[in-house]
Amino acid sequence: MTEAGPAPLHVGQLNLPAPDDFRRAFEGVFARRFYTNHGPLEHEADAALAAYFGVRHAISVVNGTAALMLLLKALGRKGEVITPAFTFPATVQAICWAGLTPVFCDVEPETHNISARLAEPLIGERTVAILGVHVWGRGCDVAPLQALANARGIRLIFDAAHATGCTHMGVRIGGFGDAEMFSFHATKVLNGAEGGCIATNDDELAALLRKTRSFHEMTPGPEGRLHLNAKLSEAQAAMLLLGLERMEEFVADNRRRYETYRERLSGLKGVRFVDHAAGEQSNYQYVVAELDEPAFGMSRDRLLEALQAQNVLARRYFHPGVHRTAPFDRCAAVLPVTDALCERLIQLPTGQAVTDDDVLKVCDLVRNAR
Ligand code: T4K
Repeated sequence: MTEAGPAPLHVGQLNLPAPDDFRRAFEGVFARRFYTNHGPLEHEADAALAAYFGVRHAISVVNGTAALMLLLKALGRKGEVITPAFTFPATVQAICWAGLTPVFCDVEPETHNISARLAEPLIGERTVAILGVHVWGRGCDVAPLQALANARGIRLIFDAAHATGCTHMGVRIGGFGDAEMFSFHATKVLNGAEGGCIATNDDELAALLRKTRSFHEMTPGPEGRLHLNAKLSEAQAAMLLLGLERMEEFVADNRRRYETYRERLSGLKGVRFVDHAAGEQSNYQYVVAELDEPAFGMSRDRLLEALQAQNVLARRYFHPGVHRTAPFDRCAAVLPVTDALCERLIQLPTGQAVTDDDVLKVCDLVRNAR
């Protein structure tokens, strides 16, 4: 940031490979003249992601939304899916694209995640699955959710778009439930210039998803299933593989920025940073603060405006809750914790494009905003 015209500071990670590595990887793509349709880099990405997530199968696709659509469709059932409204709209839209009906669950105030306690009363005859979201990379309380799903004969899947590289119960997120979906959008810690994947230990589900992610293995006749062109291109796979090599560095840098924010703003009344789960590894992809308006002396939205006026493009994920957006606002869901979080949370810039100096300047802006 300079006084003469600060470059915008984004919340999204925007992590890039080193230019020389990038050039070399792309020279290979051009030399092979194999740009898409399940090329060698896509295969390499599937193997590298499966190893990274510690699962038998990773099925890479064009983005996280397509991954969720394919996964939900592959469950092969009709009915309702219990999911939070405190999420990016893609989670809920994917349910609808798969021909299923979302049922909104509130979230726990401490974790911002759904729980078995909150999901259980929503299970009915039409429930086919619970779709949890590991918000901010913090794992949902998986064990009770799994016990609930087993007891009620429903599937359990996770939207792990925020959780690449995070652990839960000391295990890297990826192998929980029937399957987990990841996003490699440019704003995520692992940037595939778009991209996503489904991680699973279920051989049958994986085989089906490998077929339905493209039109290359269509089965003719009445057994045929719906397919999608959701292939990961070779260019995307090249980016992804380079990012995967640098995950430790990206996470360490994110952690340093997060700790600087916390330290610099500690003691500021009305601002509380959202903690990561104790004893777990986080990717620190989002720096999230909760604002208490009376104590801080300014509303979250006024602070957002003040920062944005200085080209600090802080965000208010997730606002509004999905249950308050069309066409879902016709449902009668009562979600007091979701509503409160939507009004109080703010995300501050981080990622490789944000320098340590930028973080200090953002902290000064927050301190002096009122
Ligand atoms: N589930 C959850 C829980 C998710 O959070 C998401 C996505 C999904 C599912 C779906 O996964 P994908 O289908 O996206 O793989 C952003 C991201 O687009 C989205 O991926 C992410 N979550 C969501 C939380 O944030 P927007 O619309 O709020 O922001 P966007 O994409 O405009 O980017 C933010 C800013 O970053 C922009 O104002 C400009 C800057 N930017 C962005 C890109 C991509 C750049 O300067 N350069 C860039 O290349 O959704």
